[in-house]
Amino acid sequence: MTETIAYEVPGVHCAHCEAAIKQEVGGVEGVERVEVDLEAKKVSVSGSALDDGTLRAAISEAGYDVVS
Ligand SMILES: [Cu+2]
Repeated sequence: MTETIAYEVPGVHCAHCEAAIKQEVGGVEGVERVEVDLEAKKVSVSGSALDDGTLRAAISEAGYDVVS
């Protein structure tokens, strides 16, 4: 079953940020799609059996703070 989790990531501001997050989060198990909204500063992750903690860690690993 596919689910989507959205995170607020204020540090994203350009295509480079977007690519870094997509690469890091895209490598997490179960992730099928990563969308980065540069205007809304939001990262939406879709996939199955997603682990919230692992996704947060992946965004941090890419170099960005998750505020919610
Ligand atoms: Cu950037």
